[in-house]
Amino acid sequence: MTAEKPALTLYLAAPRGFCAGVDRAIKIVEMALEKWGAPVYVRHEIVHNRFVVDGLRAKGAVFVEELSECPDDRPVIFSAHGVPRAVPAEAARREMIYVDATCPLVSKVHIEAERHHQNGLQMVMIGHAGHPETIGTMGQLPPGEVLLVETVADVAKLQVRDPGKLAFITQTTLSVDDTAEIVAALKARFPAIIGPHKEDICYATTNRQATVKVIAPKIDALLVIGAPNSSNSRRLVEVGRTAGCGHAQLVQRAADIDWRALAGARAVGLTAGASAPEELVNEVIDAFADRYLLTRETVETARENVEFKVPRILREARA
Ligand code: 0CM
Ligand code: SF4
Repeated sequence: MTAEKPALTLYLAAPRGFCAGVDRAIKIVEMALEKWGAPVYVRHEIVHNRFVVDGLRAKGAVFVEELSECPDDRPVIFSAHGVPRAVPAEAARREMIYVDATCPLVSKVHIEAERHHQNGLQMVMIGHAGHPETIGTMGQLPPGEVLLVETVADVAKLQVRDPGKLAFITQTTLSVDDTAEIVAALKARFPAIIGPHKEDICYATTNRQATVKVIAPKIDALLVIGAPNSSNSRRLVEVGRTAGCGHAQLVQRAADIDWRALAGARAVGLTAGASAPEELVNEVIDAFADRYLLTRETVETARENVEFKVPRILREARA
């Protein structure tokens, strides 16, 4: 006789997983492959998820880190995270076909930065050093025009040109709460600084974090499906920990789950970063159903109906 399975409630976050920018970026690669055939080059992972990248690679996409790795005569797509200005400029100089899959909500921040720069303001960007979005956004303006801060402590160290001529922008996938503290520190040190109403964190990041906070008091452990290089996914783990989840783990798929750490848990929360496919969520749910007598509860805190159009070049008739 097999031992009876223990009972467990799985709280499923809604919204979770793909956002409109990720949906659009993946669609852009698929449509480019249809329009121009393989190979189509993609500069950087189109979104930060190995399974998405592997799936597109199987269809003929070639992923590279730099434009210099692409031939002149094949189309190239820029990832959802955005690129410095020098990248499309170089593609144009080489007369390449290129399609920009930068999320429109990242492009919005690029435009903000440019507008402030035109008005003679120096920029402070709140973001993570080395993240492609931060590199892309800082690369919209000449060197030295955008100063990066990652923490409240960095604000105290800032050396600005003129404290009366400053504006701030942010990465779109930051922790809402940590960013609020950094913005408060900026405003305290530079009362004249101007910026967005709150920050530039996107709706998808905001909603996924808010849902984790609602689930946290109900659960013993939180699992976040996402990649180690996915900023928004990693922030969900941090939000879970800060909200009191004893165990919060980032997993790429079911095989990564630390079942021992879940021993004794009666309630587990499950969410997925904006770049994690729903198939992986289903794989994790199935793995729980194999081990537990499972009750599923969806915790919905928002409905998302955002959709972004693909660029015109892909809506035109086939080449
Ligand atoms: O910016 P982040 O690392 O969270 O990227 P991602 O590919 O995981 O998520 C979607 C986006 C953007 C921009
Ligand atoms: Fe756009 Fe936000 Fe999705 Fe990034 S996480 S692609 S900024 S909607």
